[in-house]
Amino acid sequence: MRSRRLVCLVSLYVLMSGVARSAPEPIKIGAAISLTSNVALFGEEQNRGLLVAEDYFNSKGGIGGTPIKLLIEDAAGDEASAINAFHSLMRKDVVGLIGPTLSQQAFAADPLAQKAKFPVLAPSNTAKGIPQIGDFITRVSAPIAQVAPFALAAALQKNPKLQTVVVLYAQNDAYSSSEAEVFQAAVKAHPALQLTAVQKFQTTDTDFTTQVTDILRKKPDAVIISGLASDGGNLVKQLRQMGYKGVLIGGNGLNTPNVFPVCQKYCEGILIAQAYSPALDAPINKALLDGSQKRFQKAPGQFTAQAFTAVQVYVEALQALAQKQNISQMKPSDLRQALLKQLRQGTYETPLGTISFDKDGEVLQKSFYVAAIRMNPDGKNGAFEFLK
Ligand code: 1QQ
Repeated sequence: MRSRRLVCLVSLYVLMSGVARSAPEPIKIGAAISLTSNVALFGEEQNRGLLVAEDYFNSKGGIGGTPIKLLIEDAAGDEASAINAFHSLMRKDVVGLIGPTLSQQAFAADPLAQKAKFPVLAPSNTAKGIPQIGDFITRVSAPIAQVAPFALAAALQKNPKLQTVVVLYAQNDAYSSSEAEVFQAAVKAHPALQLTAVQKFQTTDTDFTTQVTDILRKKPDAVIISGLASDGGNLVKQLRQMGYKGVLIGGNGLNTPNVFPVCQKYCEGILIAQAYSPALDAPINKALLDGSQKRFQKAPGQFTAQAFTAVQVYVEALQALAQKQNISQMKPSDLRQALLKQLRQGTYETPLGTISFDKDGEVLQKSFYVAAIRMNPDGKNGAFEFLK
């Protein structure tokens, strides 16, 4: 009886240690993105990219057999929420952070991660100065200075007679202000163009009568909008409703299908530069397209692709590190430091194309695109039509 009980205990032990060996503790990656507030128009797309990546890389064996686990926290739309989300994730001892959604939030939250020596991979911060926050800060989102001018060039190509331009931007948002500077400089640098006016608004504004009235008086050939999807989308709608017929160029803040319900049929024709093309012919892009379709029945947009890419960079850097040392034995702070170093050295075949990083942590990306919004006749849904 006694020996039988012993045999039982021993076999239970063997069984459990076997289970423990076949299911190692997952490696935790933290993501702080906007799941609530107006900024969730972007965060919702990012969330899909994160989840598709988690599924995909785990289906491929994770990090040498150890799965990854994404801890996703809501960074809402403001600085304080982003700070809280970063704090909460760092307490959970993640190997690195992804987020926050807005540059405006990153300037507030990233310094905390920098101080605590947690790597940050920004999936959507495009304002000038993000990687320069500190040496733990890296981004996969190309700087707006590099991306935005493509939209202006495309507008000129489509409308060679373009001359007068008005730039509008959300002055309380870091990305919007940064992008508006880039657009102004591009307009001024072009011999055929003339910057007629620069106007400001707030991301919290809902009534743009003042700005639109002034634009209707000035009659510019083109209007450029640097704002977020909610305010920027409403501005587009009010411009068209009050009779503006010229060319519309949108910034990165309008770069989401979630803007369609905001400006509805009036979104038609907005030109927006892109850091991702769904047409990229690469196996990893196919994985993203298939994964998005299967899990969400949706085609990925730029924010989804960039979030997927952030996870991919962490996964591949961890894999490379695991080739060299036993990462499960490392002290968490040492692992984070080594991970940062490793990820900065790598070259990655991503849905954004081949990317790597410069010494500051700025992404080096080769291809950019421009798309025009095409709305369906019902004005409810639409698509981004990529220009040749
Ligand atoms: C930034 C942006 C926004 C449009 C991301 C959603 O580019 O804040 O940097």
